[in-house]
Amino acid sequence: MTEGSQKLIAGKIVRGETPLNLEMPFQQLEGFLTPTESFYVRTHFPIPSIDRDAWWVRVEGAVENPFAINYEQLLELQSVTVPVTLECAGNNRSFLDPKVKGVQWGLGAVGTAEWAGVPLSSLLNRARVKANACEVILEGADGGMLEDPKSPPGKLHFARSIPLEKAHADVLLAYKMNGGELPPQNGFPVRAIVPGWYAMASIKWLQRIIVMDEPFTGYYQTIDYAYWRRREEIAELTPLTEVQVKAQIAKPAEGETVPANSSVRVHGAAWTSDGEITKVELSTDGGSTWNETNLMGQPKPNAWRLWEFNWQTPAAPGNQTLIARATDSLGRTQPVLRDPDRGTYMINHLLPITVEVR
Ligand SMILES: Nc1nc2c(c(=O)[nH]1)N[C@H]1C(S)=C(S)[C@@H](COP(=O)(O)O)O[C@H]1N2
Ligand SMILES: [Mo]
Repeated sequence: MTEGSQKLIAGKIVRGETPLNLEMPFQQLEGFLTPTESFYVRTHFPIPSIDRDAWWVRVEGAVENPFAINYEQLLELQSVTVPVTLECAGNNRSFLDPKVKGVQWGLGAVGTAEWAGVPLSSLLNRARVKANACEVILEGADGGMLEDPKSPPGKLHFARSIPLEKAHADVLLAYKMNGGELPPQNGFPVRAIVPGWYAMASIKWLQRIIVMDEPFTGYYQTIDYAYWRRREEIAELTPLTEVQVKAQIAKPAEGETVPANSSVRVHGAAWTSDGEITKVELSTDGGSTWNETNLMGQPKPNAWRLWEFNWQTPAAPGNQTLIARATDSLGRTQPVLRDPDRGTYMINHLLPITVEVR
């Protein structure tokens, strides 16, 4: 099925088929929760088919009591349910100029779901983490060989680490998404949810939890999913972690036509990590003047906030440039220009869109 020149699978924009990468058409944003069938999909390898009844996750490494736990036993533990926004670190990449390598995501490599599962801290407590431990590696069951000459030879699993403090604070081992079982493409039977971090850390098809007494420097946090951080004016490769503050416009979409001399609802979502969104401003004149929009609902930590604005469109026909700009409670706002040190990731500079008033 195609919509214009865009190929769709199950209503999502196809950004790649092997591996499968699907994007939510962001103009379809409606409620606070993204329906599971609309949720974007990012994979690096074939989706592993896992028999829930044969699945175990092992907790090992720098622990006194290594153990394995199966699906049934995990479900017996105290669970929590939280809405968390996942954003791919490469979301918006197709707007970078000049073009860069990587999946050419538009606006829709982001979504919010309600995740239910067991706090990672429950398993870490049972394993009794050694005093010298500092990080936890989460490893997925998916893997394969990469063509990248900088990748290690042989088979590689998708894996990422998080500091022990973060692992204890709010990381979840989720087995439910929006009240239903996790779909295969979103990590069935169990995935990690790392609130506030770019979604590469939210490991799907979880199979091992390895406690480390030294920082992990695996492929997906050094060669890939890293950026250039400057210290003493020296660039050093640093793993991507926290989501950067951002607002996106869902409607009207780029290139849409809106009636002249009318009230048009402009709406979208905004998110950050750590703090909360305190302000979303909208410019309808290319950035000359800014209007404060209405933030909807209540703030929830590490989940997006929907916003809306009633735009009185000009009487004269012509093109207008809309720009949204979010600010959070830590005073952070979106940069006007792209920082090249961020490579192909962490894309949150202002993104003007053009609509036609007619
Ligand atoms: N095991 C595993 N976990 C993974 C990935 C993966 O390829 N394998 N992709 C990561 C990336 S880059 C993103 S953006 C999110 C996407 O989650 P979703 O497919 O549920 O939207 O999963 C993350 N977790
Ligand atoms: Mo991602």
